[in-house]
Amino acid sequence: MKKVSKLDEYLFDLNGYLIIENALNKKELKDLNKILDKLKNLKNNEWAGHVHGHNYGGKDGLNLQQIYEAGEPFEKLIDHPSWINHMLHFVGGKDTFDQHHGPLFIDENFANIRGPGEAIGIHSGAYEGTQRAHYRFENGKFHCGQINILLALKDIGPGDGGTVIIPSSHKSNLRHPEYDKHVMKKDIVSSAESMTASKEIYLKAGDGLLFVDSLCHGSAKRTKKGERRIVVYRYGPSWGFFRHPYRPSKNLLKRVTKYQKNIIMPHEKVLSP
Ligand SMILES: O=C(O)CCC(=O)C(=O)O
Ligand SMILES: [Fe+2]
Repeated sequence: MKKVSKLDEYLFDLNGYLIIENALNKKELKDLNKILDKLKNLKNNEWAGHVHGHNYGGKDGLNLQQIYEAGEPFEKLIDHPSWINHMLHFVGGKDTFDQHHGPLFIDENFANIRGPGEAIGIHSGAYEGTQRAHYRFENGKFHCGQINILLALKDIGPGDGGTVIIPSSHKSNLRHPEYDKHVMKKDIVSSAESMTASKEIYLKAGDGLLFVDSLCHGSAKRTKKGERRIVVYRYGPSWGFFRHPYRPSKNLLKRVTKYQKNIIMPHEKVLSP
């Protein structure tokens, strides 16, 4: 299991994100991509088993929601050794009420496939003050509302439509003055690459971008042919709730380990009269 180093702590606090290189090995990448090869033609609002085709209404590509239902390679990502310690550490709450019902809670998980001309506009930023996405460090500990792992399943370089972040904006008090020009709008491809102080993140297939969701972020527009493939799992405290009206299937809850079950559906037994 990867440990959280002193440098990880320092850089995460400073910038609001970390890059975990080689978070996935070649075999894992191959298995995950093979599953996506089959799912990538799913249409918006169509189901493939318990995986749902979804889109925010703009040119932001296809989301495959509930991707942890797509088979063992995706189940493994729930508590993957390359980032689970980071999630436990940055969401925090050890020995407190925040871990009363389990170690963590995944409120959304999806793969995203994006083609030429597609992107996601800028969103988030500490100035919004949301509880769900907040960054907080107090009494020598991290207490973050939501930490994302965004995994590249193919290399993401210039022209591929990389994730764009505004480093340190998890502590910003003000909305970026160029925000409105880059925010997502219906029928317009909004992207974030030309914003002042932004940074486009390039990743090798298998690398993970870990960031607190209050970091202001979006993506660059894909200009190359082909597709960008990423997977995102979002972790928060055990008392959180699902972002979308999806729930893990009975079969998935039966298949996963007890530890994983606690992360995707806290409360081992529901009390009833
Ligand atoms: O598509 C991207 O690069 C950004 C995804 C995103 O906004 C998120 O994971 O919260
Ligand atoms: Fe986002």
